[in-house]
Amino acid sequence: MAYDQGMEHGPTDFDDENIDPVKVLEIANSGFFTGVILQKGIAEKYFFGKGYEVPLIVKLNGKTNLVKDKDPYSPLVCSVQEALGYGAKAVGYTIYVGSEFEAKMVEEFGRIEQEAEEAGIPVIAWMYPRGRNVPDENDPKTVAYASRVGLELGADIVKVRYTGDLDSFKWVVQSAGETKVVMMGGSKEEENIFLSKVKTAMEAGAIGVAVGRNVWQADNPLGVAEKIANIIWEK
Ligand code: FBP
Repeated sequence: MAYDQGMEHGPTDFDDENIDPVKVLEIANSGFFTGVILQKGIAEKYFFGKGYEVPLIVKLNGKTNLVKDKDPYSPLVCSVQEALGYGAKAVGYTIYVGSEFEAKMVEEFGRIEQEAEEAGIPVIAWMYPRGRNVPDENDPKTVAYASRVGLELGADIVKVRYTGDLDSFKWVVQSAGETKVVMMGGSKEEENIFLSKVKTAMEAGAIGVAVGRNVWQADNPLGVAEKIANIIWEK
């Protein structure tokens, strides 16, 4: 479950319930999730020492969407060591593939990879094609390229956008080779539409989904979570 949207999109994604990290952490800890993705501030103030069983994944970089630059850069805001201190069992980092600042992110990612390897924890790469050089970030070939770059850089898991159909997502998964693939969630949509995407992504060889808004913005978050978990574990 992803809950870093407060940083990436702002409280505009939230209502009176899900603005409270405690409420979302209760959903994350329901047993339907294999991890919860948090920025360091929420990890420190709401997760650490609170006895949650769901494994913590700390997102090491982040940016707001107030910066409208066509070519995004998401700076490192937390080290692997610090994340370990909050109890992280894995770390995550966004690379905007194709951005003018790609080189900087690739370099930072390389360092994180090494530190995480030494600490014995996996690294999840959010592989998001974006920027002036990327005419269409949804183009399946571009998503497959991003997925492959994740493998080349040593990511254990890549988190990529769903490409819309079975065959194109199979190619995304094949492109990632030994690196595992999870489908990113995206903005809230009709439950059955979202679930059918999860099913197809799993059929294509994904190992799961990194979902946020489609769960904690739902009328019945645990109901949706259970359905997603059933699709994944059935596979
Ligand atoms: P959602 O399922 O809510 O989309 O969360 C997945 C996620 O990758 C978050 O980790 C991140 O905050 C957000 O989507 C990025 O969204 P965008 O691509 O719109 O910047």
